[in-house]
Amino acid sequence: MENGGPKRIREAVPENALFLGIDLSTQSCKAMVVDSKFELKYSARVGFDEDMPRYKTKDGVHQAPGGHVTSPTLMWVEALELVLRRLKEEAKCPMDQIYAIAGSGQQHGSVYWKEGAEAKLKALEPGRSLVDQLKDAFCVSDSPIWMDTSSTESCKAMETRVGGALKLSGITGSKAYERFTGHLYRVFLAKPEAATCERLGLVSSFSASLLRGAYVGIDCSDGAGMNLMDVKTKQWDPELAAFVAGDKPGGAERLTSKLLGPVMSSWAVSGSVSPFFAKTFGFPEDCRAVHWSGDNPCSVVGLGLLEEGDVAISLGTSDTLLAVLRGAPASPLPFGHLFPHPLKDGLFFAMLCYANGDITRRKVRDVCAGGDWETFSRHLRETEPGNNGSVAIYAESDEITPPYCKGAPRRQGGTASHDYDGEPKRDCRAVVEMRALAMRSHLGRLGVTEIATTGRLLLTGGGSGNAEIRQVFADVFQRPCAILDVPDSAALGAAYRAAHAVDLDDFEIRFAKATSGTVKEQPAEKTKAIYDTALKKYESLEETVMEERPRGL
Ligand code: XUL
Repeated sequence: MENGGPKRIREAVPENALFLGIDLSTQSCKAMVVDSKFELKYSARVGFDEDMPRYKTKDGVHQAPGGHVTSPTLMWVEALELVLRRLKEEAKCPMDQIYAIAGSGQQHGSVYWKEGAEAKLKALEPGRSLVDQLKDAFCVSDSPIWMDTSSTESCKAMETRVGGALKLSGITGSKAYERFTGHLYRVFLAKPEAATCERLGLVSSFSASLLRGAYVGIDCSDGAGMNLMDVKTKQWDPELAAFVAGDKPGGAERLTSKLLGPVMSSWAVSGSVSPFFAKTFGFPEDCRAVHWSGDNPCSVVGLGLLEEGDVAISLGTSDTLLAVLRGAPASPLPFGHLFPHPLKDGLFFAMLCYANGDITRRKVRDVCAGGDWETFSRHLRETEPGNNGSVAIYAESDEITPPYCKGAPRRQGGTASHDYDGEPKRDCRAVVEMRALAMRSHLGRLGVTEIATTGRLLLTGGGSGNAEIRQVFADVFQRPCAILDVPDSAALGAAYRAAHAVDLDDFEIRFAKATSGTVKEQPAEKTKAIYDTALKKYESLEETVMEERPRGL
């Protein structure tokens, strides 16, 4: 069955066309404009705490007891208006050249439009502020967002309902997570004010609706972050919809047809921007409004991940891996998330998050390299790939992928003692190899079994600045390792999506050029066999740690 929304349209895009990507994230709203060569031309930013203090947010959110974390919906409305004003007036962007707009919203955040809201969207008057015109448009003034952890009960009940966590992962692409929007909606739908709800949205579809001046549906890529959509068919799952609607008679039907509407193709144009936006900001009247998507899907595009096997690894506070897959994996994911690719129908991407990133590497650096990154790097240079047969797991924090508890270093092979045992050089290498081997192993379990040398391997984040760390990743993955400096990959990815949706000529060539990054390290061929062996050792060690220190999730 077709997803909702028109197909991509074919037209001649003028060479002077500009493409706008907007990222409405947790702490800020950013606008980035690229030209048809995908060079960044204009940008603007609004920080929620500093630019809109009247909403009294800290880091863009309000925290309340019981794990409730929300952001004021009207703050987002105001931010969108302000960022466009700054783009026009301060960055002096020629708004009449903006040919298409797409956006990125923090994933999972929820919006609750009240009866009559769409009529207000359709009748927005230039000359009056958006906030003034939409102040009564929402049933809930504070939108629960991705940091909310209040819906544990719903998560457990949903997994039980479908026959277990793995079953749910097989349907939706993820096990139950508190932040996933189906759970946030379920809590709302049990309240009396739900009776006055006209439409439910994500941050992405809500922002797209503002720009379009009418309701725009949720796109399939962001929609996979809700525990509500069948990730393979890209349709709402009726059983999960009934559950989210509280099993009320007719609830599933009301939820899917009226409150959510059909799932949209991420890569499609929804129509033109509303007359309000065209008149207020000077966009062309037919400026194309492309479906918005989530920040992680948009980052996949911003990082240039367009082909099966492409991998981007961010080494930061936590480590994250994004990898493009052809089709959904044969068996459900025991960890991580699966999303439809936001630009190419038929492709998917997996997202894996690792809690033991920088903090754990820093701990090893402090214990084994005197707190000095240069010494840490020297230790890597002075040890052999494969660490003479020793692999180890370090966990300063409880791990997510896979879920095991924190604990002392655990080693296998070499002199297999545990904890830090007086071989500092070995520990420095091992903490880096641990992450690269874990990622390669987990990718294998998701179906990226062949280490395809043609797929990209991109490193981003703080750790990617270290040449010795990059060399380990190049060797473990047997791919050249590139870096790409894109601090705002979600906003940029949205701008690229806008150009793609209107079929900019030679999109793929322009895109490949803009996102190629700089290849830094080549894999040493002689390390292939070494890391094939190390991988097996790592997998056996991970199994042991899972048995010894399971987190029981
Ligand atoms: C992803 C997640 C966050 C949000 C906010 O599942 O919760 O990355 O998208 O950035």
